[in-house]
Amino acid sequence: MGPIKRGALIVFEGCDRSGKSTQSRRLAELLKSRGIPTESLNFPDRSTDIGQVINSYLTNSKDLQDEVIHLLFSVNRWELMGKLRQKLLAGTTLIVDRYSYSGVAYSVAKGMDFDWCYAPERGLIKPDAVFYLRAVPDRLAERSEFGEERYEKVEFQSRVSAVYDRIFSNESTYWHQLDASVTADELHFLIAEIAEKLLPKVTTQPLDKLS
Ligand code: 2DT
Ligand code: MG
Repeated sequence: MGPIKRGALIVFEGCDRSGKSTQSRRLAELLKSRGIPTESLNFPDRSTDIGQVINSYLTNSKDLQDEVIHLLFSVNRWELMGKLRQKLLAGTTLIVDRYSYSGVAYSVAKGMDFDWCYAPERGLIKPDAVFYLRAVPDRLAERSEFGEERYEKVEFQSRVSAVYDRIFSNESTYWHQLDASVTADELHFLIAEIAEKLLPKVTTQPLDKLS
């Protein structure tokens, strides 16, 4: 018997309403149906003490300085890293809706410095794959519920989108950019194809860190 195969860390990124939740759910369902131990989670995790502060900020019931909310988003990932590492090493594949790149994209879109924003993310577990659902922000606004939370403004989302494009150009080795304007079925098909090739490869590799 070989060593226990670890799970994969698969992240979905993109603007609000780009289809991340639907696609992460469908990928998780597919992997589970193939007998692959899989769990889904999302950042921010609003259930922790810090997550509740983040939720108050996002729902506009609390104002915080840009630097403060940025670091809280990062701490919210750090506070869950031990648990995520344990699950991955035990063989569970994790499908994560938003990660460090959301942290960078949304804060840099406010005008904050890119390197400053990325610094607290260094050392977190590096995803094996990032599915970047790239959408044109004007089209996103037509989707339901857009505009209820802080950041859900077309103009702001186009700045977020520009930062994602910048990150993609640096991280293209494990980022998969997908056109979010195709149907949910088409998108799922493309994602499934990539994920199925990826899993057997990465699960024998050691976990890496964001650097
Ligand atoms: P949801 O719409 O996915 O619930 O996200 N955000 C998220 C940040 O600004 N920094 C982060 O580190 C993360 C993970 C993106 C809520 C909003 O929070 C933003 C949208
Ligand atoms: Mg949202």
